[in-house]
Amino acid sequence: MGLLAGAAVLCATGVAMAEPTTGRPVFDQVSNMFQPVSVPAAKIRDLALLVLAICGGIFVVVGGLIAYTLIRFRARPGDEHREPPQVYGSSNIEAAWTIVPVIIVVVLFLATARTINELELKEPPESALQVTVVGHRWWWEFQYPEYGIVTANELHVPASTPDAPRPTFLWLESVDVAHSFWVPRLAGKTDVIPNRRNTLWLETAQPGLYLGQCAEYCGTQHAHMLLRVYVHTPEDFARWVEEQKAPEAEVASVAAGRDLFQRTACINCHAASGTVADGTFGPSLSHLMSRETIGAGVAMNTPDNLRAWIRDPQTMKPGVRMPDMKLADHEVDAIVDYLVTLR
Ligand code: HEC
Ligand SMILES: [Cu+2]
Repeated sequence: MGLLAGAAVLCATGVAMAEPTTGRPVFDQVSNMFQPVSVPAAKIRDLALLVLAICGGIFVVVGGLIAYTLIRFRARPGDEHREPPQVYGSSNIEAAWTIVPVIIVVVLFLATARTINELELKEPPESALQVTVVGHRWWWEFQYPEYGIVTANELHVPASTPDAPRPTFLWLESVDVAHSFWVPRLAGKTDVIPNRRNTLWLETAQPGLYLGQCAEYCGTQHAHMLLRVYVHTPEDFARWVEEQKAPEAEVASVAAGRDLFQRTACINCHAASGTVADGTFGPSLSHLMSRETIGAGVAMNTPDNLRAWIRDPQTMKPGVRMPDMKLADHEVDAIVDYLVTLR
């Protein structure tokens, strides 16, 4: 029980999530699990508070009795050789200290089991948007099979209104090691395990940006495996889907950069619609500029940061699994000129 209370307190303190350090000012949204905006997160908060209250009550009673006993029965001058009266075998006291904890444990067990049961959906509800989340070292892939969209690190979902309920149902997969998907204001932390499909759902009526991050140590750049979830009104979400599905405009003035991109090893690791690039080792670069950050939140997505990233990703994100391609400056510039047309 003490363990549970400890966990609740730990969660409460782990609230401030990292934000990209370059470019734009820091967002003021914190990822406070005690300010849930989604159904599962609210249920978890309620359970955490109940557990905290019960454990807090136990702490106060036990701590209070110990403090009282220590003071009331402390050794006084002249006490040294006197044993206090010894009491053996009080059935009443023994019954009390057996039955009361059993009742407390049963209450905690039932409350927890009920919440888990409500949160664990094995199959997506009819109306749900389904997204497959794939954990990679050290970025997130988001696939929307319904729409044929693949994107990275920034998950876009619709808000769910009472007359048009639209929960989001996530299938969690990993291609390498164990990761964990956690956006505290939206849903509970759920592990992302290789060769296994875990599930998670969220449902919120409140549009906005919610931050999270990988919550299972997964190697060098674990701390830079951030998550951004954008909840849109249904109309805005439909617009985002259309933009992601639209073919990239072919901009004639950046043909040189596009050619260079297609002749460079980039295409082995990245996909980009309208080109031969179909790699899946790294994030899809289709509609790259519709993302606010790059490198799973390591920097804001500006042309300057893109240039720095492609010149040497290892400096921005040491250990990252994209190599320094040793491109000349004019080659980097040409490729970035092309990339910034991917809207
Ligand atoms: C060996 C595979 C590999 C090659 C080759 C490679 N990349 Fe990457 N790239 C990655 C990986 C992996 C990431 C994600 C890194 C992370 O966030 O941890 C990435 C990230 C990126 C990003 C940031 C995307 C985002 O949304 O975060 C851009 C832009 C990018 N690469 C462009 C390029 C370009 C241009 C080239 C060729 C000059 C290239 N990459 C070559 C593996 C590769
Ligand atoms: Cu991870």
